[in-house]
This record gives sequence, C-alpha cells and structure tokens, in this order.
Amino acid sequence: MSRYRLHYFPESGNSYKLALMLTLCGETFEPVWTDFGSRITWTPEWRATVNPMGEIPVLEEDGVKLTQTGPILLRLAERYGRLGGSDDVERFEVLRWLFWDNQKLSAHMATYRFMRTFSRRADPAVLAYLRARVDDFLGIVERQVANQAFIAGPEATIADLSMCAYLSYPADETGYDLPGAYPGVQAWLGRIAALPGWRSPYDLLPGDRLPRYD
Ligand SMILES: N[C@@H](CCC(=O)N[C@@H](CS)C(=O)NCC(=O)O)C(=O)O
Repeated sequence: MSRYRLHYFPESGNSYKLALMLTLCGETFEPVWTDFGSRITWTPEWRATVNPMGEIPVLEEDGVKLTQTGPILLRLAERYGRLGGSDDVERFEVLRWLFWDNQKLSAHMATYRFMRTFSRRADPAVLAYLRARVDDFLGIVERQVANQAFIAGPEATIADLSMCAYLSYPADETGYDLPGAYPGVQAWLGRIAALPGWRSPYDLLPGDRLPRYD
C-alpha cells in the first residue's frame, strides 16, 4: 500500500503536477477521484474534512493531508533528492518560477481553459482578457527556454513540472496551437516528456471527465 493518496480530478493540472512528480520519483499513489463538477469542494463538509482552502489537489501522506502544490513539490524534491536544482542559483530560480507559475501561468491558463472548455456560459470579454494574459505569459516562457533546456537551468526541476502542467493537456481543451504559435515552448514540453518515466495527464489521472461545452 502506498503512503500517498492523491485527491484529484482528471482535468486538474495542479493534480497532474503532484502525480507527475511522484511518478518521476518512482513512487505510486492511491488515486482518490473527486467530483469537482458537483461542486463538492465548495461544500462546508468537504472543507471541514479535506481542505479548508476549498481546493484540489490534496495529497495525503501517511494520513496527513497536505495542500498547495508549490510547497508539496519542494518537500518531495528534498525527500527524494530529485528535481530540486543542483546549486543555490538553481534553487533560487526554482522558487522564483514556482511563485510566478502559481500566480501567473497556471492560475490564468487553468481559468482560461476551464471557462473556454468546461463552462456552460463563458463571458467572451473575460475569455479575451484571460487569453491576452496567457499569451503574455507564454511569450515569457518562450524566451526563458530559448537558450537553456529547462526553466531553472540545464536540468529539469519541479519548476518545469509546475509550469508544464496545464500546457500538457490536449490542444482542443487549451485552445492553443503550441507547435505553431510557441515552438520553443513546444520543444521544452518535448524535453519534459522525454524524462524517464514521464506520463501524460489523463494517463496518470483516470476516471470520469467533466462535461464539455466548447
Ligand atoms: N495554488 C493552488 C491552486 C489549486 C487550485 O486552484 N485548484 C483548483 C482545481 S485544479 C481548484 O480547486 N479551484 C477551486 C477554486 O478556485 O475555487 C495549488 O498549487 O495547489
């Protein structure tokens, strides 16, 4: 029996960050599919018993519930001695990009994709605002990986796992033709996908999917 249980839903890129990290570290986890579409994470019961922040993912570690992918990724990197950066400069870069990703790339890409593809009524003005933000952020990533293989340096780190998550879903969900519009980002995603043990989001996160409205 694994020491880890991951509360997730398949479309959750944040869940994918943790599933991919555990997998690349050679660990398994018990998948705990969560009915995000029913708004269970908004209920007082779920918040009282699973996550007071009302968010997925939740990683149970030996029965202790942990939330927020940034600190969890840092904890796993330290525990397994993997993907944490090889020196102080890289470790600072990892933190810098993890914070940026949480506030900017993942937050906006997740919201854009959710509204575009999985929401019944998306406000076109809000979608346009989010798309412009995501375009700006993808341009920043494109430049960051133009002259180095990975986000924090020549080797992959948890910053890559965090930042690649929402870009690793199918183009018909994200609405982005990455090979055409951001070839550097696409090449970087290819380098991540070549890491030994890499698996795709829907491979690692099975179960019923959200209805689509795109
Ligand atoms: N910063 C959080 C983000 C988690 C997050 O936003 N999760 C989404 C699903 S992937 C969620 O639960 N959203 C519900 C909401 O925003 O109310 C993390 O890194 O774990």
